Amino acid sequence: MSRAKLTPDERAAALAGLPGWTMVDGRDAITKTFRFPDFNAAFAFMTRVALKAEKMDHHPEWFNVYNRVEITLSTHDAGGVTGLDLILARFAENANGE
Ligand code: H2B
Repeated sequence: MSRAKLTPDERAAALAGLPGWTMVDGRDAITKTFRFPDFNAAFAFMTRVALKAEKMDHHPEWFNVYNRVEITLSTHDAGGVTGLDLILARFAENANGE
């Protein structure tokens, strides 16, 4: 079930299919830093992810400076990485285009 915390094996398998995503030190969460040509492109990306997050009722922790967006995903209710984080991470990969 997508709301259940992933096992270490499931998490490792999922991360293998998400280039650039890594575990956060000392915490059950995944993270990636995206870089864009400029702020406009970064914010357009954030807008796409934000609309998806709101639809899912599953929200990223993120930090933006100009063309850089650092995203951290974890399911607070579950206290770790679940299938919901994978769905949002995969969406972010696909929204990272152009
Ligand atoms: N986002 C994330 N990343 N984890 C959650 O557990 C979570 C969320 N829970 N967004 C939702 C909202 C919850 O706090 C609200 C009250 O539905």
